[in-house]
Amino acid sequence: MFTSVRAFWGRRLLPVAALIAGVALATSAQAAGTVVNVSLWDKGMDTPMATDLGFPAAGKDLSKATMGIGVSQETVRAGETTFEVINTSTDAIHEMIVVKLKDLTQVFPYNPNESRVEEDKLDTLGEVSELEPNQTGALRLDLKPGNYLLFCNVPGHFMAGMWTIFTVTP
Ligand SMILES: [Cu+2]
Repeated sequence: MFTSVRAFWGRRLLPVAALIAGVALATSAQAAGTVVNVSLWDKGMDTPMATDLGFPAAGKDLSKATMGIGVSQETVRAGETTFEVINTSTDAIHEMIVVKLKDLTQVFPYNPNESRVEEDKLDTLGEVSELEPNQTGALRLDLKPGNYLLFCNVPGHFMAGMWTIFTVTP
């Protein structure tokens, strides 16, 4: 009697164990990181670029931005994060640089003659550089909690409003 009961449970448990193993496999594949889809957009080269919309945001009307960075989510949990980036422009090169912010009022070193942020004076974590229209690229980072800025440093684009704040929570 006992033997037959154990045999019954033994048979029942096998497929359940296989199912759990399958779930564990799927979970570890996802644990490779959060995927954030990033779109680098602009209103086309016939639209004059804004020139005074650089980060930080205080006092600026960012609805007037002529180009920008859209993200599928503005917040992720700390850990592996993969930015899948596409340049949706039809006529301009764009890029995405990632910097950890000291705070939300941080002023970046800027070279007005080149109309660019002085990247080499910043602690950049990585970038997807200079994508042609419709081109894609990816960047995987192990992110710690804090605020980050994603921005484009093609001449003029930072001041045109091509940046966004990205937050990592514990
Ligand atoms: Cu750009």
